[in-house]
Amino acid sequence: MNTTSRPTRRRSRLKTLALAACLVAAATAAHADPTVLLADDFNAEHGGVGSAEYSGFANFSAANVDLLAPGYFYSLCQLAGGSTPCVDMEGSGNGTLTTLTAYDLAPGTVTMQFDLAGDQRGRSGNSVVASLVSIFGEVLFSESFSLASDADFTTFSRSVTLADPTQARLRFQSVGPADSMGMLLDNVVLTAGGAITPAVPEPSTWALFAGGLMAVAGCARRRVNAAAR
Ligand SMILES: [Ca+2]
Ligand SMILES: [Ca+2]
Repeated sequence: MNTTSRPTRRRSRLKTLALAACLVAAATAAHADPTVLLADDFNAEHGGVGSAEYSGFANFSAANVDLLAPGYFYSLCQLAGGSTPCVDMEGSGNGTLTTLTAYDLAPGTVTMQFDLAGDQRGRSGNSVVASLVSIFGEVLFSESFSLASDADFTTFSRSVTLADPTQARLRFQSVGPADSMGMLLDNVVLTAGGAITPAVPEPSTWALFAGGLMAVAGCARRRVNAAAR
């Protein structure tokens, strides 16, 4: 014989439903992790040995850039506060780095992050244009970055929201006096579907966090109420 009364069973079912709703709300409120499409620190290039006019990059097609590592002007990376190989965006002239892969990008957020430093050789007028360009030549993002000659590596992070699915390459181009001394580049990261952990949470992040907290608090309150009954 079933001894559970009908009201008790209904309450138990409601409690289960409420808990499921809470879990869904909390999961939705959690910040989605981005998908890392590219993360390149250039440390393993050329066996870790520096090279002028290097073009054998694992993830990039390159022209007119130097790989700065032990054996070739590695001290410039160190002058800029780095402790690993980096890239001088100007070899014999202004250089370019373009990802070999055209990444499949779904509608939503795409984030580019990279470290740039000044040329460390007292030059002026150097800049680097970072852009995201579709395989059809549509420029989805483009921005010029310049820093003082003696500026240490600075991390830049930029996000774009794509309305349509597309395939695109990330590209860096050196601009300025062609004197074989350009800005330095390192630690290139491309992600889709969420921001790379921001140094300062954006308002939308706080809103999501608050939403998640409220959902969890609501769950806890309901559970206490249920236990008190
Ligand atoms: Ca590096
Ligand atoms: Ca230059």
